[in-house]
Amino acid sequence: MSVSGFDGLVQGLHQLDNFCIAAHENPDPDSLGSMVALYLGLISLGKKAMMVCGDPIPYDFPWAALVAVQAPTEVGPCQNVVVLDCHPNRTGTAKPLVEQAQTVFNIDHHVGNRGETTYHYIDTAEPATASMVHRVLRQLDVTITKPMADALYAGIVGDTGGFRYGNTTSSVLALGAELVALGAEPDTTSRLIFETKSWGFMSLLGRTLETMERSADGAVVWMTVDHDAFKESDVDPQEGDQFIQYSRMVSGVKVAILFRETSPGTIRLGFRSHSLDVGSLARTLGGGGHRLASGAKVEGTMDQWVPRVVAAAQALVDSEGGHGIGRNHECH
Ligand SMILES: [Mn+2]
Repeated sequence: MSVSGFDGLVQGLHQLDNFCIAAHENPDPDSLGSMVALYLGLISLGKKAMMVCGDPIPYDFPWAALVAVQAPTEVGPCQNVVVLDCHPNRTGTAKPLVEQAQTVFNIDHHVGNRGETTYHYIDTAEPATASMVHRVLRQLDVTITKPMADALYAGIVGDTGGFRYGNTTSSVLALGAELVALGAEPDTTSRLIFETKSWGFMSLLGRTLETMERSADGAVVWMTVDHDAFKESDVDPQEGDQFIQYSRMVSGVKVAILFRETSPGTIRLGFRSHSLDVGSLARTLGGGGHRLASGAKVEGTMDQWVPRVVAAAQALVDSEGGHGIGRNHECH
């Protein structure tokens, strides 16, 4: 049986009991906040629920400390699993729990999730999974408490970049206002998500900024972080993906690139743009992603890959910018 859409999923949550709620691997504020809010909501309805996440939680949210998130390996088989903010394939070590479950619910807003579980509510137009969970909780007649409001607020702040990205719609701003009225704390939330970094992270950021280079026309800006730098600073290479925002800040940039050697000989490429289709650029390198934010993984050295990838980015700038020599003369 497969039931798609909001109404079917709400009905399933209403009828069943004993839920195991799973966030995605390397949890971000949206998956974490969605998980905690749904957990608290189901508990408030007298249902049994627990939360699992395959990776440690990298944020020190006070509301997250109020509830226990378990490692998937610690829990036995779950009858009903709810997967939040990802396709079930991205649940990491919780994946066996999903595969063994009788009923799987999926709430997600990621492009490419076609909704293959028993109950699925997928909407790629939603700014965050947290805004979808909020809708589900309302429909279940859950009274939104302060910890739920905090958790949902963190989710939407995380996925809208603090209400700065293009997905910052009037309805998500209205939801933010509603959650603050219910007790969510904007200052604490933003500080914990965006402004709390380890000493190692800040020193590695300094080193990484020193590597910044740009093309002659200033349209391509890139930085590199090699594996030794991650090790010496004691920074998780995963966390280092945030550095790309600094390449994107440079005035005149059209393609921002970050090269991260996440393990010896493996380089992760991150691409960002304000206007050009860097998703297609990533796909030519075996990767994928969105139009303005994408990535790929390649094997080799920085010396091999940096010139090649920068040239490909420059070609994208030249073709889409209309300055390609002899190439655009037929365009009017
Ligand atoms: Mn999300």
